[in-house]
Amino acid sequence: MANYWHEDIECMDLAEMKKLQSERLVKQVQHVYENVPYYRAKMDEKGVKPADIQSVDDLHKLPFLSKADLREAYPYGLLAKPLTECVRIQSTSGTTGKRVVAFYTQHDVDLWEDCVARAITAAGGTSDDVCQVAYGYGLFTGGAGLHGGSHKVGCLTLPMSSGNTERQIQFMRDLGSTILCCTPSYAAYIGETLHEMGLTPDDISLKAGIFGAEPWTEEMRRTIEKSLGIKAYDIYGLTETSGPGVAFECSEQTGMHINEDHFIPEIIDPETGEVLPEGSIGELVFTAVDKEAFPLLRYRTRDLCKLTRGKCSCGRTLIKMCKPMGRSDDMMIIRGVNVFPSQIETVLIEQGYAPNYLIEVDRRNNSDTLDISVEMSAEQFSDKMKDVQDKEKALAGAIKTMLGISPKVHLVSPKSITRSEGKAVRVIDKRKLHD
Ligand code: DLL
Repeated sequence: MANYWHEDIECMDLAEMKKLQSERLVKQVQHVYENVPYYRAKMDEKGVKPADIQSVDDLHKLPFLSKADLREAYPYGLLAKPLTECVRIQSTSGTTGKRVVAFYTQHDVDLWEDCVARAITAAGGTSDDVCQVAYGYGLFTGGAGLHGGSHKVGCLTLPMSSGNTERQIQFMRDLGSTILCCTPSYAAYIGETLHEMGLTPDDISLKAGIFGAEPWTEEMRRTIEKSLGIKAYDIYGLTETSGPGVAFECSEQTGMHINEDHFIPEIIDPETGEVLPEGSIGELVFTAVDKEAFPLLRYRTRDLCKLTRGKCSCGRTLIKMCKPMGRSDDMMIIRGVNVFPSQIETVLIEQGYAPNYLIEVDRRNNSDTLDISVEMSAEQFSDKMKDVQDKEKALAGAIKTMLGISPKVHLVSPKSITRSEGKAVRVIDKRKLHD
């Protein structure tokens, strides 16, 4: 049995880590300034020269990079290596606007796969495991990222891609998959299908799942763990930073360790751009210090998050990020109240519903409306109108207690909400259509 444990890096002491980050950052800033006119112009505009960046303590002097910059520079404007030295392109799953296109040299692919291999190792993966990759393959980084990491660890890799759920379960059984990698919403769907096929966790050999690419709650984690009989680990990343593996959960499951030898995190106030002290909630910003083709300096992710550094029972010293609370642009302002879909998901699961729901926000007569359709299980289903109305009222009350505003809850029949095989679409904000 072989594993992929980078103890020298993952347990490095803070002073040494800062030294490593600083050395890499100084080189990266030089590389970017010399090779990317777009960055050079941004730095010149802010009056910052590479010589001003001597260590991580100078990071705050650099200008931010945002999604708008990526769009403006699309497709080649941020490329820092000749295309002839690039070996891969991946892209975001976004369906609106221009996609983000990321480029990789062989060094960048290796770095990315190393990060994912660390994540699989932290979830208990070794060369003895059979790793079923049910993230989408293609331009999306989920399939390619977990696939590459699984190879690095030496797992027997099953490149299923997403979809065809009964076949996923059949392969899982026939080939004895021990690790499942997919989005949490797809994991919940696989768990549901397993039970519908008359099977239980005892009929499969899964022990762990590595789930990410979308926000998911602790309640959702427990639902998945129970239905598949596994321990479910979170993994985070974005196309711009390579893909999955920027951060990953260990056995302690109290946040995700950031691979900070490659990605330096900061938390900023999304309104003012001011760097916030450790432990504050704000927008997560990453600087990729040793990516070659598509380096990012102070990239604003729009994910709202918190960083904490402390002792972890796994021995890793890498800083931790909490589960992202959603993107700043996922937050809905309904009748003046900030609402995250995850808050609604928490209440639904606590109240005994499965995580199959759809949130619709609209504006009628100048007032915001919040409608939540929630699916009943076969056991919860009733054809007595009064029963259903009582349940709707109880659920609306529990959601009001959480959010402070009253939703209209619609309990809908089993199987009427479309299941997700990738990133789930849980919110439709129709107000945007009127604007
Ligand atoms: O979703 C990369 C990925 C693939 C991560 C597989 C994990 C597993 P994008 O499509 O570019 O890349 O979307 C990135 O997804 O900014 C977050 O808003 C969200 N996200 C990713 N991981 C998590 C997570 C991939 N664990 C965007 N929890 C990010 C919450 C996540 N949100």
